[in-house]
Amino acid sequence: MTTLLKGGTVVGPTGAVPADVLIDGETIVALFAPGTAPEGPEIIDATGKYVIPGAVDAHTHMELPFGGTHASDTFDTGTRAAAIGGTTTIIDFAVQRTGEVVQDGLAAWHGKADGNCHIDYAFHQILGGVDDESLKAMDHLVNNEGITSFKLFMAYPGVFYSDDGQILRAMQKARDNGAMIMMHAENGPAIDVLVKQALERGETDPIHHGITRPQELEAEATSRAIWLAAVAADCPLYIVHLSASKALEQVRAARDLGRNVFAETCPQYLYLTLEDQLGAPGFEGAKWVCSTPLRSKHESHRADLWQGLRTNDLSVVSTDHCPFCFKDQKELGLGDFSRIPNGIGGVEHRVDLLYQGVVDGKLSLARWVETIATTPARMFGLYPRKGVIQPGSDADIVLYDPNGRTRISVETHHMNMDHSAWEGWEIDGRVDTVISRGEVIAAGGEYTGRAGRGRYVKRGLSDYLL
Ligand code: DUC
Ligand code: ZN
Ligand code: ZN
Repeated sequence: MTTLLKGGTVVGPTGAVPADVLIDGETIVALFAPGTAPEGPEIIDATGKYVIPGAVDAHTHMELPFGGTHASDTFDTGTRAAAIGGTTTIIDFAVQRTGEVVQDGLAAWHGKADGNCHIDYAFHQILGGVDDESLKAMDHLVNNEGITSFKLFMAYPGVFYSDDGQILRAMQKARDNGAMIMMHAENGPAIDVLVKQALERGETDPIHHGITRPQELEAEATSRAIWLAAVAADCPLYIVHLSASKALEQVRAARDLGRNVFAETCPQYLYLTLEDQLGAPGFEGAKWVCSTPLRSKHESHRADLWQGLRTNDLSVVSTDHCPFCFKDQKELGLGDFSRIPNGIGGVEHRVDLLYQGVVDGKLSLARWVETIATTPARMFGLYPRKGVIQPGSDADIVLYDPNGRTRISVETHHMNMDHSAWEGWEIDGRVDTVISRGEVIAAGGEYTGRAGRGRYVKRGLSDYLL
């Protein structure tokens, strides 16, 4: 069956152009100047809409075991919410727990996702332990499983933490097999000292989560990761959830030297702050406990991050979607901030929240699409199948209504969370229609997709590999 998206403005990383998009089955087959497409196909009216590639969220954690509980979205609830918000591919993190065989951790992740996803999905692999076995497993995953990126943690000693020697070995392996090392860059052992000291002083409220994770410890770890990667013959390195100006300075300096270093940030760091959210009265701030933490509004973090997105020192915006309910989950940290499960849910809202940056004059339309769709697809080996509207690509397309309006609330969101980190936020713009591999799965506020239609996508190597 052929379908023509007619009358819209196609937006890609090179700009916006009026064009009609022809879909045949699951695939985009042609773009036509307005009025030049052949008669015959079923028409979807895109007049007045931006026609953008389905967004790619390169950082989600469905069902992640963390802090004595599990992230509250399943692959079913989380990918449905993502779809409604205009995201048509997620890359989730399969977990190897310390002591576990990597392939067993991966198999468990397939078990959670298979048959449950509403949109296409891929995996990165978290390495909870770097040793001879897991290094061998890295080759296997790159060569056979379509997993070409591995996340390591410089934080969370005793949970996911890798020491510098382990990190270097994994980077050397990645340099050999072409994989990307993704780094949670915070100095965990130093943070643990600050946390212990704060608790001994009776500082137990959620805001102390942020105060005990100062930007210097993010910048130091970011710098260390960058230099370890240099020692590993410039292994490709991607800093996840970068939140702070000083960490961004490290990335910028490396990129100015032509290094193979990339970074993402997340909507929460672009908009929310230590004082206004994490410092909310009583225990309320627990809703915004995540790591890296929200930063001070009295410093220039948010402006610097927006600038980093414009200059491509920050290449990608992901959500780090890691939702926990307030009741019974965030509440595990009542009286002790260090026991609050770390994470914010937002997989549904990234497309809208970044479009607000366009409305506010902080991002161009082209850069909006690039940071939420095209670059994540290229960064993680999904391009040109995903992240672009061109012949041969999967027909993953969003019609975005710049004249619509979105109000975010727990009353209306679709994530499995009993609160919203964005409660009451109003956005100038709205996801109108979502098409996943040629199938309209959301239109005019009605959802018509289903669990199990999403497929696992094996990824290739990063397009940005030097
Ligand atoms: N950060 C979070 O906020 N949650 C899960 C893991 C992480 O690194
Ligand atoms: Zn992390
Ligand atoms: Zn994460």
